[in-house]
Amino acid sequence: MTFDRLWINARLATMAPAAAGLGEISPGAIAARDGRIAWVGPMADLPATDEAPERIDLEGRWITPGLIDCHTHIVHGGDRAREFELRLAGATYEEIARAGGGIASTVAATRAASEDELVIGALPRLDALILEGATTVEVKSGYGLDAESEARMLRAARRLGAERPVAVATSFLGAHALPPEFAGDADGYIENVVSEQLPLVTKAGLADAVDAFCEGIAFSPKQVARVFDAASAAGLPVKLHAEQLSNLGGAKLAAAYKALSADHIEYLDEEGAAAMAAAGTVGVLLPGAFYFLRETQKPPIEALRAAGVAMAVATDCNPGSSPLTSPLLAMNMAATFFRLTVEECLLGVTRNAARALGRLDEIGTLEVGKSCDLAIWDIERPAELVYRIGFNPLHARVWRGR
Ligand code: DI6
Ligand code: FE
Repeated sequence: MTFDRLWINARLATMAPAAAGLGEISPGAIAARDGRIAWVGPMADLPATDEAPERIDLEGRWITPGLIDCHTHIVHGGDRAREFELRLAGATYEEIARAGGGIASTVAATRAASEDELVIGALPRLDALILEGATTVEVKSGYGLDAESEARMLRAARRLGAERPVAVATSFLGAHALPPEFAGDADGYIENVVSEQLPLVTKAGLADAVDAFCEGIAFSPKQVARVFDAASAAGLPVKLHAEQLSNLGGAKLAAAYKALSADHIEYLDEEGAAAMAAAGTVGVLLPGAFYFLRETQKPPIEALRAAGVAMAVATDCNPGSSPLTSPLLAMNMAATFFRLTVEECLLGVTRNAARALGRLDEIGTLEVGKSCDLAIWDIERPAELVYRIGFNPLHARVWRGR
């Protein structure tokens, strides 16, 4: 066999579905060729190699698949630190919004930003994710809310993947909020999303998926269905911000469109969970938003488990409801607030996050043929990745074999 690079004396959490639990192999080795995993298994079975590849002795360190943050809004203009201060002083989200703040202020700042400025603004957030072992990051639009601004956000997101050794998956989120010029005319805005924004971003190949926000303060299931019909016609998979603040049946709607994921889902009911399970729709848990908005309604984890819904965990990094750039802290919050097990948390940032992006064939587990994306950790037990708060034990990160 010919390998480019070989990591030996490691403890592997392969997260492979055939194995039980974390799919532990210890002591194990993993080999890369042409950026892909060419071999993975116990040290004792390591095959003889034709040439001498670069050998890296990990001295017992743990390897997991590179982490996948499957739900972020890291591309945007401005920040909302001032709004945070106002909220601490007693202002409500609604008061801030009525005074022209809130999501509208991020839309204004994003519209005013050039593509370069959007890239430069997002890089520190992306770097924070990378420093914790992220090798794939999803990035949404949704603060432009007109065709040119949405396309600019997605071009900036694509450029992030060229600026850094990381894979970027983009989601077009035109149906995120109602822009001021369409005040009182949500149907008219949805028409703009499907007839102007979506055609522009699909023609330019800027979107890997289409997302929407189904909520009382955002768009109705009927309006979301209109967006999903257009996405399906354009051949793009869909996902949905669903059941975050109330239960509108968004997850069930998403499942009817075979959505990759339904995200937030605090107010999900059993019917919604069953529909997601039947459709193979991943439930993406976003404990950062739950924490930052001081929510009390928790996602129905027992119902999700009982129905057999695959659960992912993501940062939801955005300036308004989850200014979080730590997948490790997201896991800790998922465990502490939602009582996910360590195994569920780790699956949530690897295999199930890959599914939520429709990329399970490529990433998410340590299996032969997949992209050689690895996170190498200075830990004794995988639980340490979930248990610590504000501590980063990443030893090294490998993306596409390097
Ligand atoms: N749900 C959220 O919590 C964020 N977007 C969404 O669909 C809020 C985004 C913001 O306030 O900027
Ligand atoms: Fe979000």
